[in-house]
Amino acid sequence: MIDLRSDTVTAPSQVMRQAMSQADVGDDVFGEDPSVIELQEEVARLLGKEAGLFVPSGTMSNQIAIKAHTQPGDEVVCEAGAHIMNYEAGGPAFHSQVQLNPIKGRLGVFTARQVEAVIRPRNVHVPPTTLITIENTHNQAGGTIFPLEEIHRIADMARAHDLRMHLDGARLMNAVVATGIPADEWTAPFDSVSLCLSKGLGAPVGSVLCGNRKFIKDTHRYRKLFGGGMRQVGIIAAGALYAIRNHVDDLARDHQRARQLAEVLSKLPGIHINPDEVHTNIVMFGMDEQKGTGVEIEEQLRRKGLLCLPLAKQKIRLVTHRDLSDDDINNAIHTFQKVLS
Ligand code: TLP
Repeated sequence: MIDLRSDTVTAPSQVMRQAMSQADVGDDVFGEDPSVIELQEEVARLLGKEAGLFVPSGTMSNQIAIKAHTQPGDEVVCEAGAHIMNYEAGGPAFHSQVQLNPIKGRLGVFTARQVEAVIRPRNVHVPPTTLITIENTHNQAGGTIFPLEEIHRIADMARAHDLRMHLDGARLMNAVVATGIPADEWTAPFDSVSLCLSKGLGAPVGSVLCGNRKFIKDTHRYRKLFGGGMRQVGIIAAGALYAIRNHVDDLARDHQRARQLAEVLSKLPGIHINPDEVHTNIVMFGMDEQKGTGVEIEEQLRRKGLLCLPLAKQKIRLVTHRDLSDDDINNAIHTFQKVLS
């Protein structure tokens, strides 16, 4: 099977497994696991933040950040297609008792002007806006990159209104590799950043949430409260360390292959995709109703040995990743041409 459902399907390589098997470990709930400490410090340094916290998933990382930045009854601004709003099982309402105020962006990008229009005045009738979240790269919009200048404009606005800023940087390193802009420049305008190691970077498990020392101290308690305190988890952190040290540059190949798939799909009749809107490793395409629904096409592709993710009635997502070979990409192209022509 050629698996284009997600970059989360990547499995640890033999060398990564070796690094994991040799990891020094300790009890991380006591903060005593040397491999976890090393990973947290290294990722915090990379992202230009004072401290980091290793957590089991990107979802927990985002949800702990929301919890630490808000009070029940607050309002959190996000993009309408944001992962925290659509794919985290209602976490903001469940864990933090906040409401979301989604802004419809273009390709996942909203503007400072749009944010200003939704910030609530401070009076007893309305929920206080306290947090702005940005997703970069933006999953549902198709791995798109949020322009840094607009992030700065939004951050200036946030400071002027005393709001916090959180970055869902699950795939931030894809934006780093695609633009050449270093990670700490992308993250400087944010109070907190969540980075996933288990997606295109290829670690089996884990994300690191970063921020200042006081914020990370608070999040440490929330990780325990959410059930995410783990014991000799250095075994896993060692895989994440291997990934961040060795796999970042390889993301460029994923981007080039995504672009290649988009070019091919754009030439097929009744398929809708603009290859220029494929910035990184996610390819989102639409199809005419006569071609069938996303679910029907997914079924046809699966029968030919190709896995994809139908995301809406007439929409399918493909994600390129490090476990694909050149042959896989060529075979995928032939399968698309056969099934979709
Ligand atoms: N996204 C998954 C699915 O949940 C859709 C995927 O296959 O892309 N932020 C962003 C932007 C994400 O794309 C994801 C995972 C997460 C957070 C959550 O990460 P995990 O799966 O580790 O909880």
